[in-house]
Amino acid sequence: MSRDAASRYEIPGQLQQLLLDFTVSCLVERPADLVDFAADYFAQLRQRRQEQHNQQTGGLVAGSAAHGNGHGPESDDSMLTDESDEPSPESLANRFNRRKSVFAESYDPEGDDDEGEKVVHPKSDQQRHRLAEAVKNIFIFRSLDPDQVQDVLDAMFEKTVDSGDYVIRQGDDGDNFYVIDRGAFHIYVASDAEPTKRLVGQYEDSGSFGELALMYNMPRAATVQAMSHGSLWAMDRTTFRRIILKTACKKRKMYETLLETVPMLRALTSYERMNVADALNPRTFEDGECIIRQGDAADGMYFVETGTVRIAVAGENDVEVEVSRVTKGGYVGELALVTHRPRAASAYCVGPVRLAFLDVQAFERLMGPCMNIMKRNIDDYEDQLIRIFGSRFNMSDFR
Ligand code: 1OR
Repeated sequence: MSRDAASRYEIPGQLQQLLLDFTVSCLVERPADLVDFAADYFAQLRQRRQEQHNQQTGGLVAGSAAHGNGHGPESDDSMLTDESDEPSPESLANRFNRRKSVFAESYDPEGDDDEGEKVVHPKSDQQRHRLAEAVKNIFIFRSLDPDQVQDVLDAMFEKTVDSGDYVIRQGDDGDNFYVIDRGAFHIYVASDAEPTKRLVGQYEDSGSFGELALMYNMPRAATVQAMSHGSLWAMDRTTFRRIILKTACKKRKMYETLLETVPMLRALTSYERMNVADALNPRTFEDGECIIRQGDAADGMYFVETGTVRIAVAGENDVEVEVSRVTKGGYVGELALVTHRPRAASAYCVGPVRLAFLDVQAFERLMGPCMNIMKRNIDDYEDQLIRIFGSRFNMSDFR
């Protein structure tokens, strides 16, 4: 090819990465209609880029956390008094999306040194015991040090509810964060597309809610209503921000990019991905180290942040054969969690590797919406194993 022709066909710098990311998404999600999938994929990509651009060029100011507790010019209409006063769902949805990303871009947990007053609500031994049980499984408390946990336990106060009570109304300003002691609660969201509030989830005797408005300085993103008599542990906004905010925000920020690059997790809403971020823990390994050993009991799964993981299966005479490699955006260790069987393969590091670990309890609570994708991938493993070891390798051994 002449020099002229070569320069005429110069490949744009981003093309390779763009096509690679798209191809990976197609392989993982196996869309029924490739053209529709491509149209959605690239439209989303453009929207994300536009949002980033807006934030960098001053879109920031409009929804900025500088509005303090949400009383910005645009939130004057956001106080709910009764159902008929619900603010325009369109503005709520936009606010939620904008402030969430504004936060991710502009909030600097390191710079937030607001110590505030320590709050103590006295409790009986029985109450303290119940509270300690309730907070055990709350992901955003897990990264706290023991002193912080004590402060959290001191600051929480009990609130009982009756069936039908609204604990939180979408659009209100955030006052408290809640941990469920017992009771059933419904979560409703009104959106642009559906102005009438729609049931999007529920809690039954466990879980927590109400962190979004306090973390991101935005109006309540959902309505939470008690469906039975119940009891909650509440923590006021100031204490939440003083003790929890810094650690929780750091973690969400740290894992935000990782979670966006795992194609499988597109099956989750952005809210659900945030919950995954709360539950992840970093693990680093050296070259050659064993991350997972075939035959072991499974305690969790891993997302690959950086580096390469080699997957090997022991075949005849226990000789291990490499079956695949997993890199950034991929994951390992989900099979045993889906099948409830011992580890079906070993995983080793090729060079230094950084992973994000999701324990089995968090997996069961958070990864339900990804189950179909994971099950489809398991069928792929079966194909691979049969190709390598012959038909005697049957995944039903593992199921
Ligand atoms: P908040 O302070 O905004 C309402 O007050 C709380 O409901 C919110 O914090 C969350 O803790 C909780 N979207 C937004 N908020 C939710 C959701 C949710 N689920 C629970 N909350 N979605 C449901 C995801 C399964 C997304 C709906 C599109």
